[in-house]
Amino acid sequence: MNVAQQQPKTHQANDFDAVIIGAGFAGMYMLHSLREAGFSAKVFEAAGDVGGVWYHNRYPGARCDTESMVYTYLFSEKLYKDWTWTSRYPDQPEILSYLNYVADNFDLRKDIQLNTRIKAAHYDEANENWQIYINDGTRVTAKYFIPAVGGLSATNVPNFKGLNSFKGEWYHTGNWPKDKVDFKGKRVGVIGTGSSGVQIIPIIAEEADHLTVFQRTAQYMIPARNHQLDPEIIQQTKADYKNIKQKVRNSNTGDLRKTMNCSVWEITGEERLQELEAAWERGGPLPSFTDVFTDERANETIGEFLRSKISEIVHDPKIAEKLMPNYYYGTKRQVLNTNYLETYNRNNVTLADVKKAPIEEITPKGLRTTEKEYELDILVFATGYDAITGPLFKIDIRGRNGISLKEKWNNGGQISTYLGLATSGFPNLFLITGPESPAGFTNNVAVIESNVEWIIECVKYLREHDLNTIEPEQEAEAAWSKSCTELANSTLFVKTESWWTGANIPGKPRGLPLYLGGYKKYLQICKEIVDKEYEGFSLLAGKNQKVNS
Ligand code: NA7
Repeated sequence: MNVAQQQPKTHQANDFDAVIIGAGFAGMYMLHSLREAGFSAKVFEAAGDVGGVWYHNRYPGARCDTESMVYTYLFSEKLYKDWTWTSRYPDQPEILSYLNYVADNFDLRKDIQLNTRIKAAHYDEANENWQIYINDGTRVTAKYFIPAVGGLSATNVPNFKGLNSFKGEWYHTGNWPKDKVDFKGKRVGVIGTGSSGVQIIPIIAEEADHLTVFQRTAQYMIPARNHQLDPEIIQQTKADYKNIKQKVRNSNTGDLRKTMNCSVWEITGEERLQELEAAWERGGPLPSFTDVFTDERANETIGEFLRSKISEIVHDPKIAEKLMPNYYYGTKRQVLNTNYLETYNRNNVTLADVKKAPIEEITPKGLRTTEKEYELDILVFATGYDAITGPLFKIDIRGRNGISLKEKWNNGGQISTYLGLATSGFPNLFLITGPESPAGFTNNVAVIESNVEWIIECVKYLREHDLNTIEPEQEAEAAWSKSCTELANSTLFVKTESWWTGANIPGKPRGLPLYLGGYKKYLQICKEIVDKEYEGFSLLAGKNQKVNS
């Protein structure tokens, strides 16, 4: 820790100790924790209600791909026991109900302002506070600024020529309307076969007159085998709360998935096949071997297994061939599915390969590829997100000397944070599931909880020690970023075009700005830094600000 003494300053009172953007899992827990610790805090949320991505992702079939017993807050034993999840993988309505329940139960709504978008947040060096500009032209000030905007909230609608000319309806899965979209009797097109596309496609196929799927990259498919939870299992899970929490914190992925503590080559081919078949029957993510994301040949053993399943399920060999992925297994986020491959056995479904014949334009009648025009009544963009940095860059965030976050990170080309929690030049700004955190590779709720808890300890420390600001030292930040980059570059993940690497957004700088060292290790590092009194951070002391509370 580097503590510098400053001349005492006279500050005007801030409106709040902390301003948070976003009322999803992160923003709501942050608000609750700040209030419990005696800080004043306000959440601004652009949507009409709480829920974050689960408010917007209300497309048919939307479901979490992390199991409900861990895709849930673990900070409160009472909450864990009072709420009952009904299925293995919770669907969007259930998650949204849960988040509403949390908002009511902890009386959070009184400090959440809905339908309010923050357009800018500028650090004021003279007052050592954040000036936060709201879209209605007003401004609030806060000592701490916490954009809890998530990594997957800035939707990506590709800039296809002619979209405005389309006479039908079009929707993005990540911004789905509240009213039911009626696919009955309609010719529907879906662009995209990531998690969202794979969830909505089987449901539209059942309802629509005809569905055309525009696939750019065939994905590896793993069955979710979602099911209702047995009341006995629910009781056992609740009773096992403490153990589950501990296991989550001791895991690499923030959940309870099975991991193989051995290389692909340490067991026989037969044993490996047995493991994979068992996992296929169980549903959910395949168990990870130690070398599967570093050794191309090890990776291929899993890829081969999953490709063989496509041939087994899809009747038409020509369609099966189009569905065969040819990237390193798991280097795009694993997609769990329910009846996705089976959907291609229906006679009202067409699979268009838009890598071979790319989309040229959207026309008044539908969509034209280089091969032909498809007439459509409804077009669904399941085209994902400008991930990780996209949501932060939508806000004009400026730190010391008026430098914007976008400029500092060279538009995403040189991201640098310390622990994914903070970035130099932006005092008292805290990130949750930020770039260079383990988010994206870890159960997001687990990362959120540990990030929030770290931030709370930090701001309490600042208060106890009469410190005004905290920000990373440049050397410590550079070392963290370097370690993230080196870890990423030692894996196969960087060899694939994915939202993790920024390749899904034209012109976005490539890289993999996430921490791949595992959740458990990340928690250890975060704790060590606190134990060493915020090693690598610069803490500035001065006269304590007077705040409203
Ligand atoms: P993803 O996983 O980013 O998937 C987006 C899909 O859209 C993917 O198949 C893309 O193909 C496709 N896409 C994107 N742009 C285009 C264009 N211009 N033309 C054709 N196809 C395109 O987003 P999701 O919403 O499904 O899931 C995001 C995460 O949410 C998921 O990983 C879970 O963590 C939850 P590509 O593969 O890039 O060739």
